[in-house]
Amino acid sequence: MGLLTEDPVPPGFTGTRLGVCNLCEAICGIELTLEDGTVTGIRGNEADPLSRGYICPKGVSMADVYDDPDRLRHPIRRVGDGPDATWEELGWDEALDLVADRLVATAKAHGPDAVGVYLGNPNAHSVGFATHGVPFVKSLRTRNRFSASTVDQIPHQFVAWQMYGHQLLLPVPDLDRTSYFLVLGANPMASNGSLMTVPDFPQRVRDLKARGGRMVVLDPRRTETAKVATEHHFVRPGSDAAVLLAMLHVLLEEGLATPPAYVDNLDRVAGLVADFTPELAAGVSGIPADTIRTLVRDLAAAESAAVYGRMGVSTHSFGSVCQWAIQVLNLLTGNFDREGGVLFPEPAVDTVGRRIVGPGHHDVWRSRVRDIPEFAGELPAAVMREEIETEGDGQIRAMVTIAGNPVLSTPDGAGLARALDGLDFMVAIDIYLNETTRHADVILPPTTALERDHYDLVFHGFAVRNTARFTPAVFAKPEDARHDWEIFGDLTERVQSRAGVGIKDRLATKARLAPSPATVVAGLLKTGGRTTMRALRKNPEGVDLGPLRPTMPERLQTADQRIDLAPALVVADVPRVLEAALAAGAPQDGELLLIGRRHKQDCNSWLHNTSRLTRGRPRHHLLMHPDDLAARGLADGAVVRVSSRVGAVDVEVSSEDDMMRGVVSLPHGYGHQVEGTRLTHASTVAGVSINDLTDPLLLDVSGNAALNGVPVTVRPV
Ligand SMILES: Nc1nc2c(c(=O)[nH]1)N[C@H]1C(S)=C(S)[C@@H](COP(=O)(O)OP(=O)(O)OC[C@H]3O[C@@H](n4cnc5c(=O)[nH]c(N)nc54)[C@H](O)[C@@H]3O)O[C@H]1N2
Ligand SMILES: Nc1nc2c(c(=O)[nH]1)N[C@H]1C(S)=C(S)[C@@H](COP(=O)(O)OP(=O)(O)OC[C@H]3O[C@@H](n4cnc5c(=O)[nH]c(N)nc54)[C@H](O)[C@@H]3O)O[C@H]1N2
Ligand code: SF4
Ligand SMILES: [Mo]
Repeated sequence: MGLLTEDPVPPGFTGTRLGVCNLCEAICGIELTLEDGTVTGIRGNEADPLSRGYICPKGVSMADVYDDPDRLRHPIRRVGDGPDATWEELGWDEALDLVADRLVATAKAHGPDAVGVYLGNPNAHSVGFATHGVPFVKSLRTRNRFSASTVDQIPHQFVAWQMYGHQLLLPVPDLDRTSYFLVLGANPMASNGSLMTVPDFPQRVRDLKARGGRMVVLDPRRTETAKVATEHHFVRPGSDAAVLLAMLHVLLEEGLATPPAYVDNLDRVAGLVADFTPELAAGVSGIPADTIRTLVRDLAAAESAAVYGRMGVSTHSFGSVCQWAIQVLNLLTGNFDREGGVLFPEPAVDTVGRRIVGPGHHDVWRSRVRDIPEFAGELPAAVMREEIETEGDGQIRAMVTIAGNPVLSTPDGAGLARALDGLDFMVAIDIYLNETTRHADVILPPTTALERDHYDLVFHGFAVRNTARFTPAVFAKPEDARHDWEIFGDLTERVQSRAGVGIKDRLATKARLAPSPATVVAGLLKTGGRTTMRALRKNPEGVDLGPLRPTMPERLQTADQRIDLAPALVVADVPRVLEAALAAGAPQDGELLLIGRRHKQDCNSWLHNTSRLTRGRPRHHLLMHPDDLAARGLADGAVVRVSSRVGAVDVEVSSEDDMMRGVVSLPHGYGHQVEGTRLTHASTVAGVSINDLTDPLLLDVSGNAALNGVPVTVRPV
């Protein structure tokens, strides 16, 4: 066991320290070896009750971010525009004053909605954002709030809000006890799990198979996960909704449904799925009708089962219908809230039950240009560009981005980049100069993971086991650096004083933002009653709070503590699924469907500065089935032009048997453009951005972007 003290390591320290990897949702515990103050080794912490010693290749790179010469360590300001722009350092006070001056001046001249905010993925992995960033964003009082959630998991939240009464009340597969795991559109062997915090997925799947269980995967690519599954079926992108509704059709037709007592509207579900025969679903999906029937019978007959769907069925046109149908399948097969089925974690800080996060709301306001309803206070990231470019009342004239790279991560990123150039002002709170932050006037870089305390307020809530862990900072914060929570606090104070907020309210905010995240978490743990900060500090490897267990219907947040099986806003989209299924025929001449992919060594669009993760074989290629290549007279390795309604990119193509015919794949987070950093040096991560092809007009009913299943053509250059 590593030595652990409360204080950051002293300069020149030699020994071991515990830390945590915050790069993905698996939240692995790590042990760092330091020699003379430098990290020389990182391994998984075997004593961690959740991650049990596991780490992936990325965990080892935690120290690379800390040491990275490309990383920003001081505020910088852009001088000049375009390719000739240069950057100069400025002091924190000057930078914070400048940002507050410009944001408040914009809001005063044009109203608070003239300031837009985009929140990126790493905010979910920073306790300082939860405790101090959220109040900062609120202090801007803008309705133009966007985040990576609308290119990700909003359908899950949209469905949970309607069925279970809270957007974050999401059941997770009881992976360690299930006997049948049905996976749609997820690749946990590469992603390490999402909305299912499951460190060491590979071992847990080996265990599942060793106890006679099965994992069945539906995916248009024979992924790393499909390869270790007991069964894999290719499915045409965007057609899963029809397959899932056909599964419900069979389940009801064959009298296999065993719903719990606390559900309503089963008849409505029966009516909604009546037209979705397995034959109809087979035509659109490519999965034979008999296979669909067998899937249902196996699912119903399994001792216990969990149906799970992630990015591949969230970020497509029918993301919400898919996530709803998945919930209904779990409910009707008796696997809801049951050991071995899907269960609701009980984190030590219950952000749901205690309403630390609100339950959600819908259509309280709409986007100005396209008239799209907000969900949970957010508008789709896919409308950001038009809200910046379209003149008129409420136009966005200043942007704040926090830990996000929407130029690479949201649809029509190239268009968004041009829009950002037209802003009056932009500030990025970020640790790197990248494709998005280079459009900012000012960049404010916070400290990084190894320099800050961590308690996971988010991912314990989605974990396959109840545990809690507090990790103090490994390294001291350099004297002239700021934690993100300090930046948020300082900015909130400056914004409020310039905006003329009354002194009483300002003092109240100041008092609320003065305590550090660790102090806030200690208070939350104390009132939560399941463990204490004292216990966590004594057991830095983490505290085990036991396996998941049934907790329903008591924890439902719906007014009547019952579940509506036919939530109105979702089922309203079922006719569109039917229409698409009926219209499905042979694809248009030469048309292919584009999907995304993730690799073990990638972390969305960042971490490409580190040499450790950018070695080896290039991985930016377009993957395409050999028959599709042959049909176009293309050779493996050729440069091809991929075109969509939105744009075109030129990229090398790789012949790949693992692709379904008619489907091509590009990873996201590629297409780096920042000269003078490592980003453009490493050939492994060259390539193009898939989001120069994805279409901001393709949205799910929840407002989520349909990033998968985008129609494209591919031809020689
Ligand atoms: N086509 C396609 N597009 C996708 C996806 C896909 O599958 N296909 N996936 C989507 C998904 S699931 C997501 S979550 C989004 C991600 O979308 P984004 O969140 O917009 O993009 P990231 O690449 O995660 O960018 C993270 C940013 O945070 C910065 N950063 C890293 N650590 C810190 C920190 O501690 N503090 C601060 N302040 N900044 C930090 C990095 O430098 C980087 O600029 O991409 C989405 N886009
Ligand atoms: N190594 C690594 N790990 C990560 C990340 C990373 O960038 N790199 N990002 C993290 C983030 S932010 C997230 S949200 C999670 C995401 O975690 P996952 O959802 O597990 O990851 P993806 O690789 O996006 O998996 C989506 C799968 O859906 C398939 N797919 C595409 N279209 C369809 C379709 O229409 N139907 C079906 N059935 N399948 C389809 C794709 O082929 C792919 O295998 O991963 C997290 N972990
Ligand atoms: S799976 Fe890898 S990236 Fe994710 S938390 Fe664990 S070590 Fe970090
Ligand atoms: Mo994500």
